[in-house]
Amino acid sequence: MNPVLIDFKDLSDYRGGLVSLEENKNIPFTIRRVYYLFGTDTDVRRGFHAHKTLKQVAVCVKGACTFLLDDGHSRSTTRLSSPHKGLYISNILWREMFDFTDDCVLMVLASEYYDESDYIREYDDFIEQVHA
Ligand code: T46
Repeated sequence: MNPVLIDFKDLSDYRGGLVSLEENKNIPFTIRRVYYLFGTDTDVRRGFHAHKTLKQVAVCVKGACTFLLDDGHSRSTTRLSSPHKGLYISNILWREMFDFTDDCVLMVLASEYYDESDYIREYDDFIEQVHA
């Protein structure tokens, strides 16, 4: 599968960097939640789930980490290491995140409020959903 990367306009000037994210503009949905992951050890792998309806954009605002995305047919890995790029993660995509740098701050913009019942946490259930 081909990962979808969104290029954010660079508004930096001589004073420093600046990126602006706007719902339904450069973020392709209404933003209902923002969360960020930080302090994840390099040997930790997280994620291991898909979402039934949730859409997200992940941005490594500092440091780097790698995303594995799986649509049930094929997989891709993407190294996120720039605050100018967002990885679009649609629903019904299995994700795993790993190889976090010590300084990694991974910000995620989400289309819905947190809802545990939206998670598919077993890979076999995910494959069942793909073929439903
Ligand atoms: C995703 C990847 C990229 C909340 O209570 N509210 C929240 O908004 C979130 C994101 C999590 N939680 C709770 C649920 C768990 O008890 O925090 C705990 C850790 O969450 P989880 O194990 O799902 O974290 P990750 O890093 O495996 O996955 C997260 C998101 O949950 C998920 O939606 O796509 O980051």
